Amino acid sequence: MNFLKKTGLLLMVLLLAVSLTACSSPETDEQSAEGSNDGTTEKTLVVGTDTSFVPFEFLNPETGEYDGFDIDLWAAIAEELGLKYEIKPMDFNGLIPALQAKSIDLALAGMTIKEERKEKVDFAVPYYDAGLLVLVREDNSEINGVDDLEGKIVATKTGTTSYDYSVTVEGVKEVKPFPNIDGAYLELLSGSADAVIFDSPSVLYYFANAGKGKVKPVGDLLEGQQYGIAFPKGSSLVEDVNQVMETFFENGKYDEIYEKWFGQKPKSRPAAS
Ligand code: ASN
Repeated sequence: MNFLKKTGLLLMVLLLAVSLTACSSPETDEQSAEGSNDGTTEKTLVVGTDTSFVPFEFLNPETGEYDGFDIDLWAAIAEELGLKYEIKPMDFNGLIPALQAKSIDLALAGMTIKEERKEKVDFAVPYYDAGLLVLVREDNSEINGVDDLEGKIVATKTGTTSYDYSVTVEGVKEVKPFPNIDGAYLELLSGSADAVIFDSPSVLYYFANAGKGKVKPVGDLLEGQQYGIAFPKGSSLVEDVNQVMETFFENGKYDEIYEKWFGQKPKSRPAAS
């Protein structure tokens, strides 16, 4: 259990476990259109989202609706701006091309703000601080962190910062990308991969829920990252969303949604990138 003490993971796990119980049903995917000033109200915006990135976006089995921190945050922003929208789940890897093709109006997917992505899309202000973690099977005593991955097979999600990171880890035998992170977790459980490298909130949530007793995170938090809502380049929505986010950071709305999903108020607002 030293790894827990070392990284303070236990606390995060508990908080994520609390977030599971916070899972509640959104009233609707659509908000009523009223009084926006940028002409976007007539249109029903298409919000591209990942199929499963718990607890940020996932299909709530109880309601059959998309739910999560990102979903709630966007619902509040859209309400403030009087925007109508519909949720369109898709593979994470398809989100940036869809933004570039303007077939979606924004992407809500715990998307890490990254220089090379900024060349293709515009991000609103950072809204969540995260990092990456290594996950192994519970009975593995050989891999205690990223330095023990020599000759090992790592599973992760296609097109993510974790994939980019995993292929740079020295000595890794193979990186297996999956369109959805659930596929990577199953690959680990079946023994066809030795480790998963992925975003810390997802890893800790899996460890505390579906993977309980079967997997464990090891080592330190890798790579500081920040999530942002992504828009097609030049979208006028970015400015409006940033203004609302400023209001939410100041008036407690951001803290309220954060606490609902992570069981405590954020220690600070994510630093501007
Ligand atoms: N945060 C990661 C990325 O943007 C992974 C994800 O699934 N959102 O690449």
